[in-house]
This record gives sequence, C-alpha cells and structure tokens, in this order.
Amino acid sequence: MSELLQKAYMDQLVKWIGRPCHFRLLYKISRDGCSAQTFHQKCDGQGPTVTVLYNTNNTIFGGYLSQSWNSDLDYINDANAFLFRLQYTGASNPLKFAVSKAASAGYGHSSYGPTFGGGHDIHTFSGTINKSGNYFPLNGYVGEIGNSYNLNGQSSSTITNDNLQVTDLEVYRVIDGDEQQIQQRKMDKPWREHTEWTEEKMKEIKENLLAYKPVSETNVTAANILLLGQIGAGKSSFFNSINSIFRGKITSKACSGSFEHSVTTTLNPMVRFTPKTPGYIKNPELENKIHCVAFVIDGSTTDVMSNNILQKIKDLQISLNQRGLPQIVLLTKLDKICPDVNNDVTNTFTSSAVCDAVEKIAEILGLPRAHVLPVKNYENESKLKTGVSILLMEALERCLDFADDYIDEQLDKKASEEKWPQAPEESWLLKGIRYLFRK
Ligand SMILES: Nc1nc2c(ncn2[C@@H]2O[C@H](COP(=O)(O)OP(=O)(O)OP(=O)(O)O)[C@@H](O)[C@H]2O)c(=O)[nH]1
Ligand SMILES: [Mg+2]
Repeated sequence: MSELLQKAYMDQLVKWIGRPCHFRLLYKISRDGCSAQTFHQKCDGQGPTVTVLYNTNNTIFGGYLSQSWNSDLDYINDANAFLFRLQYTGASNPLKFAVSKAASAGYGHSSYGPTFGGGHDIHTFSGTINKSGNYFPLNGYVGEIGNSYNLNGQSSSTITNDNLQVTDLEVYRVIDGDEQQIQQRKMDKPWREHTEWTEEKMKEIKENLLAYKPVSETNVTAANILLLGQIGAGKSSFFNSINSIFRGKITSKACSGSFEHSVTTTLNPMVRFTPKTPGYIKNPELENKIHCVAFVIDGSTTDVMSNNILQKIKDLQISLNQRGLPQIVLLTKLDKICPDVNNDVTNTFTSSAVCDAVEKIAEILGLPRAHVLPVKNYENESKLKTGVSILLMEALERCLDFADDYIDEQLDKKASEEKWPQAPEESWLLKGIRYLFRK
C-alpha cells in the first residue's frame, strides 16, 4: 500500500527540518490498524519521525519530533519539534508551528497514539479505533493547539478544521541523507507480485493454513516437508517461526543457533542416515513419504557458497529429480543483505539485492525463480510482526501446494498402474501421451 504523502509536501518538510533527509513509512493506520499498541510497536525508538493526519475536510496536518517515540508515560523533551499544516480544505497551504515549550514537545504513553505538547496540543487517539465507513473517528482532540507550540496567527480550527475524522494517519521515520542513495537499492516496480501486507491478509493465510488438508481420497493426513540445508542456514528458525505464528507468540521449540542440538542433519557430514536410524521405514506408503523438499539456504552467503556444498546439493537434486520430488528454496537471512528489508520485510519485493540473490540461487540450482521463496525468520524479535509472518506463511503455503501436486501425481500414477496392469511393454512415448491427457 502506497504512501499518501506527496513528494512536494515531503520536500516542504525537509526544508522545515533543515537538513538533507528522506522519509520511510513506519506506521499507517489504514494498513496496520489504528491501535496505540501497534503504533508503539512500530515507532518507538526509531529516532526522528513525522506524523501526518489526513482528515475528511481534505486537510493535512501533523507534527515532527527529532526524538524517538516511547511508552514511558512521560513528556519528550525536544527543542527541534514543530507542528505543521500542509494542506487546508483541499488547498496546499503549508505553515510551521515551532515548539514553545520544548520540555513537553511530545508525550509517550503506551495507550496513546501520537501525542504532542503538554495538555495536549494534538492528542490523536487512545486505545484502538475501528474504521467507520471510509474514515477513522479518532477519539483524541486538537482543540488545545497553542499550549506548547506557537500558533503563528492561526487557531486549532484553521489548522485542523477541529476535525479528527481521518482517512489516514501515517508516521514516517526521518532518515539523514537525501533520497538518491536509497533509490538505487529500491526498485520502481516490485520484482515479484505481492498482494497486501495487512493484518487481514495475515489472518486469511493463517486460516487457510489451519484448514489445510492434503488432497482427498487418500489416507495421507499430513504433508511431509523435508527441510534440507547447511548448518546454520535457518532450518530450526523457520520451524520455530512457523510454530510461533500459530502459537501467537515467539517460541523456540526446535533449538536454533546451536550446532550440538542441530535437528536437521542431512547435509551435516557428522551424521549419516542409514536403515538402522530409528524411525527408518523400508517401503513407505505415500503417507510416510516426503512430499516436498525445501532447501533452506542462507541468502547472505549466496556469493560465497563453497563448491563442495553446491556439489552436495546438486547430487541430492539428481536423486530428488529421479523420484519426481518437488523442490523449493527457502532463502533466509535476507535482512542481512538489504538494509531496507532489515528495516521492514515488506520491502522484500522491491529490494534489488533480494532480487539478485533469488535469481542467483535459481540459476545455480536450475530451478524456476518462482520456486525460490525469500523469507525472514524470527530471530531477534520478541513480538510477532505482520509482514514477517505473511512472508513465512506464504512460503509454507507454496510448500503445501507443491506437496499436494506430488501426492496428486502419485495417486494418478497408482491409479493408472491399477488400470493398465498389462502394459509393461508400453512405450515411453505412449506413457507420456497418456500422462498429458490425464493432466
Ligand atoms: N538475521 C537473520 N538471522 C537468522 C535468520 N534465520 C536464522 N537466523 C540465525 O541464524 C542462526 C542459525 O539458525 P538455525 O535456525 O539454528 O539454523 P539451522 O539450519 O537449524 O542450523 P543447524 O540445526 O545447526 O543445522 C541462528 O542464530 C538464527 O538466529 C534470518 O532470517 N535472519
Ligand atoms: Mg537446527
């Protein structure tokens, strides 16, 4: 979902801030939901920010703080803060209102949305606000502007129409340096289509996954996905991340980040898998077979993968191809190769660094690019994040789609073997044609 703030207004804000800088969207109520908790989750500790409100009179106003938002139940001291009006009832009309009482420039309260001034000058909302029609009826107030900011000849009504019914509220992080550098890394068009990053979308995918059952007419009750990858690639973290999403909080069921507790060992030369390994099944039925193989590859090492590892993966691929097993790549740790993604995973599909890494791995493994799925595991986070969860669950969805295809194919194969038991001499060509017709 795009940023609402027009370029001309951004330029105006840069002038008022008084140094070269650009903006990165942190929080947007129409995208992230209007709740004080989400606002603080996304904006606390992020350094300088601008908060912009768009009300139903077509007026755009807000405030700048050079200090971080926090949830400390205390005033934020900031001599550089200012409030502003950019547009008034549809017409561009920029005005700046400098702080007059720096000690109370902002107010950090975990139950409040962005709040400026003592008293307060602008109190946007508290708690959670549901959308009503096409606007959010914010429950704060703007009638007290002038307490801690100079009114500059205006009144709260000529700044805000005294109207807090907003179509949107956005908080941007202010980053030093001009935009040029960032545009080199950011692409105009996403390199892969991606729908939305909303909470609703996340719920939808989650529900779909919860409702997932392997294709009918089988005794297969679950899809078996094998995670394969080098030590430290992020297999356990992926497993834990998915587990966390469904638990609703960060968990660590499979121990990650420790060699001794490695749960996945196929590319680990220290451990061999043999018929004597506990749990080994000699002639597995479809339900006990692997249905999809996911190579977990550390996306920050695609440039330095050793030939040895590549050869191992290629050898494995040969036997997977012989078995007709679908293969997918989970490309992890992309936050390490792109600062934009590190900042916010919703930049994954506009990051040229990620695009390059995906292309490179697809080429090395001889897989279609669509089989390479960028993910960012939960590793440093203490709370779940919508974007991170969406990316992870979409990857899982793809694995399940592939597993379904495989199960389907195996059933077809079995059915045709039962139907044509007398045709062992049938030519490959004929088999191929019959296969095509079945599809
Ligand atoms: N920055 C970042 N770090 C990650 C990501 N995924 C995993 N890590 C970190 O990478 C380290 C190794 O991750 P694991 O999940 O333990 O890797 P593994 O593949 O299970 O490793 P073994 O079980 O030893 O084979 C841990 O310190 C993780 O926190 C990611 O997407 N981004
Ligand atoms: Mg592990």
